[in-house]
Amino acid sequence: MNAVNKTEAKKHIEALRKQIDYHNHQYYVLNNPVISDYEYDVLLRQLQDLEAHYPDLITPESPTQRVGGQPVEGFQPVTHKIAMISLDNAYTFEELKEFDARVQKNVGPVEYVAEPKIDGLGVALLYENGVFIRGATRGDGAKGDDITQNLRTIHSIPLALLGDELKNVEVRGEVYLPLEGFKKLNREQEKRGEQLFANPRNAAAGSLRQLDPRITASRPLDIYLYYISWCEGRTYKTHRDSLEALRRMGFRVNPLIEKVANIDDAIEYCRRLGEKRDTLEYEIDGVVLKVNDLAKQQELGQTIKHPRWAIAYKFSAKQATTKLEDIAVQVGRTGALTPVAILRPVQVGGVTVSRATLHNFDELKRKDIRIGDTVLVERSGDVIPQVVKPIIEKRTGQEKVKAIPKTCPDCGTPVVRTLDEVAVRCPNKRCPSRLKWRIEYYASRDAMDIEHLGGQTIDKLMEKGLVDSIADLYMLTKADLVNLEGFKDKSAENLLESIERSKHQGLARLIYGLGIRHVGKFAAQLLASHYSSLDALSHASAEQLDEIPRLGEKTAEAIATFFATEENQALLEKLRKAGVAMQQQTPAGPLPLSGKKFVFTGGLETLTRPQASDLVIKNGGIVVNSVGKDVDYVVAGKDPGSKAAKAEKLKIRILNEAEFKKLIEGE
Ligand code: 3BD
Repeated sequence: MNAVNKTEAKKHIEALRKQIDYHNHQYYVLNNPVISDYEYDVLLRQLQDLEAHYPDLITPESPTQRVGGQPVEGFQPVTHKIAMISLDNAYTFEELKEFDARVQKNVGPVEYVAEPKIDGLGVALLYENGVFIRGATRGDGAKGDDITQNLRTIHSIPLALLGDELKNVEVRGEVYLPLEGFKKLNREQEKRGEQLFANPRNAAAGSLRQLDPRITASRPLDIYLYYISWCEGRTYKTHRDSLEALRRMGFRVNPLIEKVANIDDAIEYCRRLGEKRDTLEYEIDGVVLKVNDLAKQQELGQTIKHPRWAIAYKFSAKQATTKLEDIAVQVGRTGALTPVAILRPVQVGGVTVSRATLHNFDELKRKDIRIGDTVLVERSGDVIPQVVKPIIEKRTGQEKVKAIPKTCPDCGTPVVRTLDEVAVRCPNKRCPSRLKWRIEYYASRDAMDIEHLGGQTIDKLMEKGLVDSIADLYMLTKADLVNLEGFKDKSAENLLESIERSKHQGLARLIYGLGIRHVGKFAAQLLASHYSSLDALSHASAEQLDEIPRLGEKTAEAIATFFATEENQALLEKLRKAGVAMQQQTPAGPLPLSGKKFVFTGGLETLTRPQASDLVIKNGGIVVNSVGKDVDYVVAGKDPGSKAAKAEKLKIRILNEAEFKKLIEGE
């Protein structure tokens, strides 16, 4: 082929792509087509023809390449550049006010940005050099699945960014299926004799998880972007500014997003949007409220679970009526007796519900819910279904009131009810139900990972009176086990071996396995990196625990409460005597920051606060919020403020970001 022709072709191809990208943006993003579908098709066909002649001029970001890939076998895992943290929820305006109070306590009065909360799937889109190179599902927040090929089929996702404000950037958004597309898809599913999707969210999820991108392409998915999670070469002052930047780059940003001056205006926004909810072309399940000022967001930071600068206000949920056939009573890990509604199965918001929580007996009485009633059942998003109220008009007179059990349904011990507590409890610390819960939890995979110790085995061990505390597991002998039904020499040895191995699972797993309220896997890891032993942790006060960045207040209190009881102190003693390792494992060679206390102040340039904190923790150090005599280093970023001044006064070593990084590297 002749070189002149090829140069010409290249120019022509580039011009066509520009035009097509422009019209694509007008049509799919701005909802404002400038040419007819026919004219658009002509342009696209011209480009396809040229590219067919010069296949080496095809680039991945060409508009002809949206549905490129072949079907895949499965999705590759991707580690997100920045973890996709989840949002804390508020269900009442009261809770929104409390959120605002917490924010104000930390950074004074703030403006918010209020956004419709799209009921779809969170995704992260990565651009390098202005080109879309990777898209991933949220997954567990740290790792998701690579669904790039499927995301490319969504026309409103630019394959190449508009302008050159940003070139290297990661953005977040919610993929959803508009209601119209959902209804159409279900009509087609019905015609083909395939299963119907329960709701638009499930349909969107199913569409994104297709191994063949051509199927995804046939589903009219769309996306709204709401966050720049990482970018190079620019910073923005406010969330609003970053949303504007997203628009300039060619992304769809929800036009209903508004800046509000304070929490009262935010609540007003929630009220208005709630009224509008049923008129929108897509499903929303609430409002996301975000602090507008990005410096203040940074200052507020995040707990392990949620950012402290944003909250999701959830609209009240979807409801249905059905018959309450019985009320069962469950004994939980804490001994609380919980009434559980056994329902005639009913569809609520697309899910079949046959059990629902009744919370506690007080509530049962207050709502006057009776066995045999027709009841209103509600399910809101990720929350367990609940019984809202009985439909009094449907009563026949045959309904029966459920009495509060006088004794534990499991061990027969008379129940107790303290004045200040709504819960009815089984006071028997050895109640089989409670103990079984605790042992199962302790042995679970994320805790001490004791293989071969399932629910049935625990039942048998408890029936024979061989264990009535976690620590008793370590007293078991082979003679004890071979006497149990279903156990042989080998299986007994296996179980004993697993139990023995669990003694050295490390501090984090041990803390998790104790089943302290609010202490999940991550909190347990965080605690294990701040305290050298379980002993040290057990003597920490709620105030000291609260100093740990990214540990919530409620969690700090729960930990202190847990270790304050004699019963739990006795348990620790027994575990120690049994030989369970309770010290932080000393790694090979000392960690560079072992035992050092850090305070961060001011904005860092190459790290986010959580990243910086994680670096310190990983290297054996501790991060606290306030500067005191015992602090070893203050890391000062941009505009450091009073903490740096205080550090100077106390003659504490002040590091800049570069020095901090050197320290981490052990220099
Ligand atoms: C929305 C949704 C922050 C950037 C963290 C503040 C998916 C994790 O419309 N903003 C929105 C919406 C969702 C959001 C954020 N803004 N996170 C947002 C969101 N307008 N739906 N997340 N997430 C948080 C999630 N979490 C758990 C399970 C599934 N998805």
